[in-house]
Amino acid sequence: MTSTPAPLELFDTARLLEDDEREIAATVRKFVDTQLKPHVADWFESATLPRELGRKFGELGLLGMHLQGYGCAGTNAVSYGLACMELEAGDSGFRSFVSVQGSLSMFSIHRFGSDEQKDEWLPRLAAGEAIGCFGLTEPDFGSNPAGMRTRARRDGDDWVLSGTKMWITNGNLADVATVWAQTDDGIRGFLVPTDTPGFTANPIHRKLSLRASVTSELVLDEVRLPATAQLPHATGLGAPLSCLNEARFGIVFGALGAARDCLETTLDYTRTREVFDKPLAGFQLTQEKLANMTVELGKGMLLAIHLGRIKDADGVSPEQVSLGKLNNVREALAIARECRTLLGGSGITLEYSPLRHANNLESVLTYEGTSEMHMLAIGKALTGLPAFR
Ligand code: TGC
Ligand code: FAD
Repeated sequence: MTSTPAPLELFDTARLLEDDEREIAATVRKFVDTQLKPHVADWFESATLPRELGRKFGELGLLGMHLQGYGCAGTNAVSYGLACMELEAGDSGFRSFVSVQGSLSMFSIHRFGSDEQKDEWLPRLAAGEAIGCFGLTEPDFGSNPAGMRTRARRDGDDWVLSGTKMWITNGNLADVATVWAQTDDGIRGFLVPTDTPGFTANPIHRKLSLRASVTSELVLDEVRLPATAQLPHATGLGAPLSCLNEARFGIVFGALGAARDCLETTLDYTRTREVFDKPLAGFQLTQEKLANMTVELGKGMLLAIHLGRIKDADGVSPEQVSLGKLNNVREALAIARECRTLLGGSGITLEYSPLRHANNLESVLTYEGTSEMHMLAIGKALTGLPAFR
């Protein structure tokens, strides 16, 4: 068979990248192909994510890679996005780990922490020697974090935190949790070492999505913290929401990695799978699906690189990140499901990646702001009328 281009090669999106960006993507891709992909089906089936991966991600410079100083790689946003894409080509769980560690835990400390907090936590988090998590969502307040009930009250110089956080990635792996709570002065952030008395993390079992990722409930029962545990520069809901922008940006690229892996897997399969005495890839209906998926993958990649260039130049707005997250996750999920149809019965096992990616992308569609929240954010930008309430 003549050699054929990979879907993104048809678009020649690599032309839009600098040499060092291409090198970072290639390095992460090789790591994912050799170190992670051979194990991912087992980890997904057994619902585990080995803790040691944190150190490996740290050695590669992936943790907080777009942050400056404290042992962080200090790359541009496009490079961070490309790394997320390559990780998510392996599994959304890998990208989730890196998103939460770098964009939520480390970013919250880097942006809002004191010098002492930065010195204490960032170098260890960058190296993967310590793991962080980010507790914003509560059982009754996911899309609407403004309503959170977790409360931090003053007792002398100390803070005392009580409440429950839900669906927290890396909760059971974490050494430190960034916890958002109501105070008499509005929402504030706190760094909670997870060995503090009164702090418990309970793993959430029986997930059908993001199985190669640890998801937890955090219970804070009168957790007493010194005054120095508060993030001094975080005031109001805007603080955690600005952390979300960072992680959402990574997902704009990341989701395309899952989609690309589905499409490449399916292209290989349809070339060799014979139905009605010829390769499945040779049927017009198959080619219509492959063409449509390639068009959406390429459009998503152009959008991701465009948003990355804006972020690196002037800073990307939350609404622009919403455009990217809404489109690229929605299209990635559609691609994963369509690929599964082309695999037939074979598509329902862990031998092939598309259904695993599709199941993962159901979570990605929901976390970091559901599709509906991003539609409403775009609607607000277009009309000036907030329709969240
Ligand atoms: P609203 O009044 O609009 O805003 C409150 C303040 O925040 C500011 N703001 C933002 N700032 C930075 N970035 C953003 N994206 C921002 N959106 C709003 C806003 O300007 C305002 O500032 P100020 O100074 O005026 O006070 O707040 P609202 O209560 O009406 O809510 C708006 C809404 C619905 C968009 C927001 O609540 C929202 O984004 N909800 C979705 C929640 C969410 O995405 N949760 C994610 C939790 S973390 C997670 O899922 C991790 S998964 C990670 C993984 O495993 O990969
Ligand atoms: P709800 O807010 O109850 O939404 C349910 C449905 O109602 C959705 O379709 C939603 O779009 C819709 N809806 C809500 N409000 C409106 C409205 N105004 N108009 C129209 N429709 C609306 N959170 C963290 O803080 N840290 C983490 O590390 C983290 N990791 C996660 C990992 C996984 C695997 C998952 C699944 C979630 C994680 N989350 C995390 C939580 C995630 O951010 C929330 O699940 C998400 O924000 C949605 O909140 P919810 O589940 O309470 O759904």
